[in-house]
Amino acid sequence: MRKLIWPLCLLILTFCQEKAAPPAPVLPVPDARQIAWQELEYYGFVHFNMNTFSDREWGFGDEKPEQFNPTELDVRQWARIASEAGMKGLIITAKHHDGFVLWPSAYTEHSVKNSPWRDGKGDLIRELADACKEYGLKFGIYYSPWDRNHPDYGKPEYITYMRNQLTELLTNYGDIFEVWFDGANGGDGWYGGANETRTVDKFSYYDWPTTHELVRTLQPGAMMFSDAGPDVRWVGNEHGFAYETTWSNLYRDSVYAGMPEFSEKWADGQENGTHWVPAESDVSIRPGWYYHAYEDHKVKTLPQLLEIYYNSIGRNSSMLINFPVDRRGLIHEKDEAAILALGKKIEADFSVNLAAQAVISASESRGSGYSAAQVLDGDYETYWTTSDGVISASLELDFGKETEFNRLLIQEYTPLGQRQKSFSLEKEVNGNWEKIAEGTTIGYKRILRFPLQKAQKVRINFLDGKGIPVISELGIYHAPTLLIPPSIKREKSGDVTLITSDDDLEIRYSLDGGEPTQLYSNPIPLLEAKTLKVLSFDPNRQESSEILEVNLDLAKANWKAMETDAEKAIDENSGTFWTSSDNQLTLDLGESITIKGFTYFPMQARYPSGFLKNYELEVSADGKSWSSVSKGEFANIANNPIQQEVRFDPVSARFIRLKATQTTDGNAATFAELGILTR
Ligand code: FUL
Repeated sequence: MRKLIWPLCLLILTFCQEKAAPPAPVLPVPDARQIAWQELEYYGFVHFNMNTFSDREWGFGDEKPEQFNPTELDVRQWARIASEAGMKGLIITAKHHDGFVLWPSAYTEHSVKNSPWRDGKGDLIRELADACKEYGLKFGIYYSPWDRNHPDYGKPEYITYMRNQLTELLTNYGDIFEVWFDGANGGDGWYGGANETRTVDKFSYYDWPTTHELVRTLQPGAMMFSDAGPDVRWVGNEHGFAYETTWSNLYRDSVYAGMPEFSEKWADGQENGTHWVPAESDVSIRPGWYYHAYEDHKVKTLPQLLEIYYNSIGRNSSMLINFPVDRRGLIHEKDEAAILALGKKIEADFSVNLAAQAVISASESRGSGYSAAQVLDGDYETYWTTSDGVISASLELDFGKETEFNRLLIQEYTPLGQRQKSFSLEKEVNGNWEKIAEGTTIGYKRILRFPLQKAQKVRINFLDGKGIPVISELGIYHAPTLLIPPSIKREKSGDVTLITSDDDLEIRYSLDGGEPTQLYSNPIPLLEAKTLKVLSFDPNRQESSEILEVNLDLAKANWKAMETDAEKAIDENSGTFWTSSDNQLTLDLGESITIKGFTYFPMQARYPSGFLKNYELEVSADGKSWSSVSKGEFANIANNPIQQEVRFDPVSARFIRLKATQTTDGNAATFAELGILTR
């Protein structure tokens, strides 16, 4: 009998340890191409083409190939920066709406082959494909369906042209990981000299199914992007933000590229969407997609870029950040510094997964092969899941000691479909569970940020889903605070608001020129002219940021603009502006003031117009008789539209008038903000 027991035990043991059957998928599910793509998460866009040289965002199509002439083009610099920044690929505007192409296409003369660049022998697509290979980056193509240069645009012949060009691009340059079809199309254009408006039926004109088939055949691994996919969809805005609730599922058959209601109705995906078409968040590192010297001071800051990271990759979307490469053919130094700072900060935020050091347990597990520990093994292919029907379940982590953290990262195993609809994070406090944060969808990756917490035990509750939870990876992190000075906002009333870059920071300030030691809590009422010094203080690290010092002048509380509707020019908001019909702005300062100079902030809108180039400032005691106190030129304002400051000998006046004797473009003068200097 004893002889039999051992083999029997072994048999039972083997049987028990046999991996339980995996859960059934919840449809739709991604295909292999989409699974490979989702792991890239972060890649770059390059907008560099004719618009770089015509200083436009959308060229009309009548530009000449001779205009395309970068002086120091170095695509290896682009690839180096992208790879150092942590990007996994680059997508280039091979052809934008103006129709100029960056490779020597056999199907058009409107290309680099007729430009002075490399004596017409250049092929930018070739150079970039090679550079991407060298730096281990994937290579992608943006191809604008709209073509304002081509005479046949709007006719069936143009579709053949488009497919011929796509065939060149997808045959001659190695593996392409993404083909980007822009939804913006149809409208006025040059069209081979016709100079007219051509509207197309965006749903039917392009016969997309046939083009998709062509791309599939030539590049089976390539993801195709458009509002409607078929493989990856637009996130519906150009800020780089996905949504609190972001489904990878889409009612794909209800959507087409360029449909007007896409952003509002479809961009966040649908819980019961029929196809897997995940979101991609595209955003430029500057306001424009193309390079304009006048945006050199508007490169996104680290807090802005970080916000994009958490609102895209942290919300079940990929992140596509654009470099507007400059006229030299280089990524501008400021853009490089900004993107590298982002890369460093992401690395710092996720450097140590505290969960990996904890003991993990689950409220329920499916059985062998699906234990809770699978979410900490760093292997996306293994996962924790529950028995069929157990939709609500939790994972508990015991760090063994009080631990500080402020980020939660969760990844669903998407090959079995996107499931979660609601989850929460709790910490144990004296034997009770207290909620820290909550979320809705998870998808490939979800990251929650919350103020710094301290606890030994935490619990993640999977509350509701389309099926049982299937969780690949879990992370708990302590991201270091972003220790930079707070930003300063002055109101017209004079009140000063200080805004921190991180909820866990304190703000300290001074108004007497001394060390900033006063703790900030509410807006500071301030009518006078003072020097404000501010810093951020991290109470946990006991560290301070650098000190930021600004000279604030008299508040504009009692000022009045004399021209109709000109209040926007004194609202202390440089984002708004006023356009003058007679090229001047007159202010009543409410009382006589000794003035030592003035400031002029040019309009900051996306498409600037009417900057003051030559100016004259006049003052008056009564608003009737005026004397001129200063005349001059804002020499580089077109390229660098930052606040201009002019000083002169002190003069007493109640009224001031700033005249544009000439504007940069001859258009009516615009004013974002006018101020005075009294110190
Ligand atoms: C838009 C285009 O119109 C912009 O110029 C840019 O290329 C952006 C990425 O897509 O639809």
